[in-house]
Amino acid sequence: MNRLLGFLSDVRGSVDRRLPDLLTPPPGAGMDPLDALPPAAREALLSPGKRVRPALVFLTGELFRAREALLLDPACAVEMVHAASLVLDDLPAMDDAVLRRGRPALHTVHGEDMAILAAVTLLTRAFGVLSEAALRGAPRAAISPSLALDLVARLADACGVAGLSSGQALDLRTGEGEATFERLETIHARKTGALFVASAEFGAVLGHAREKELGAVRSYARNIGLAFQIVDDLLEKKDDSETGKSSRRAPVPTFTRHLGAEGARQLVHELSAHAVEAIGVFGSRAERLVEFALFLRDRST
Ligand code: GRG
Repeated sequence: MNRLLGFLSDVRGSVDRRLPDLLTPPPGAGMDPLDALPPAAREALLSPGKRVRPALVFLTGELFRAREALLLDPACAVEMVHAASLVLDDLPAMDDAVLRRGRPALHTVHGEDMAILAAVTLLTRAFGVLSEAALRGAPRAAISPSLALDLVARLADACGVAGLSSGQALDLRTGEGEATFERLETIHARKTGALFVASAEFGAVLGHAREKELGAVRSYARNIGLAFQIVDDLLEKKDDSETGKSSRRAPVPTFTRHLGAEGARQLVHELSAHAVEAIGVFGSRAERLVEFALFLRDRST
């Protein structure tokens, strides 16, 4: 487990060092003191997160021996989409949260207008970063144009009508009494699982995994993504300070509400076991992915 923690800390360090560079405005832009957008976008992206999704890019990249230099910018792109989703999720029209990562939610500091624009900026920048990885990457960090397009398509899918946006829409419109097990599964698979799947696919695709191998990786990511969301709900229920998020929206459709805390914990264990099973085909090569699944299952923050 110590080796996994070291790995996660290395990924977090690399991502945290790279993200500010990727958000630097082009010369001349963002210099107007009235332009409140750059600081809002930076704050949304650079506030301390766990960087779990970038870690997944590196983990599956390692499994398929992708060149590490190729993984960093795609991992940062995924984190940009995640950061955008958190900003939108916290808005009064959505979860109406005033705390995020233990800090005031972005809209409470910069206003709803700047929060929306910051989210749009981060979301579009993610796709810019992927394109630039093919267009302008240093020779060792350049991704082929076809591979970059593949990543763009996968990330776009994760954002859209079968991904984050749709998951959030269903979440917002699911009233009390409508939150069946199947409905909750769909919501969370889209809202949270889709970005886990894209992250896992990124590392695999950059390591030239075959279609069958991609299927196994996808199944792993779907299961840990769902488990991750349920643990998030369990932690949030326990105490606002555990996740650093506070939602004023109620009732939120969650597995914890549907199954009770014990049932939800049981489901987390089952999903984690399915995840581990899915990557069994890779044998000891996938040891770190197994550890990661258990680490996320047992996390307390
Ligand atoms: C950005 C395309 C796009 C759509 C937005 C608002 C929305 C649609 C979706 C909400 C998605 C969402 C916030 C899901 C919750 C996922 C989750 C468990 C977040 C917490 O993730 P952590 O624990 O957070 O990784 P940190 O702070 O560590 O980064």
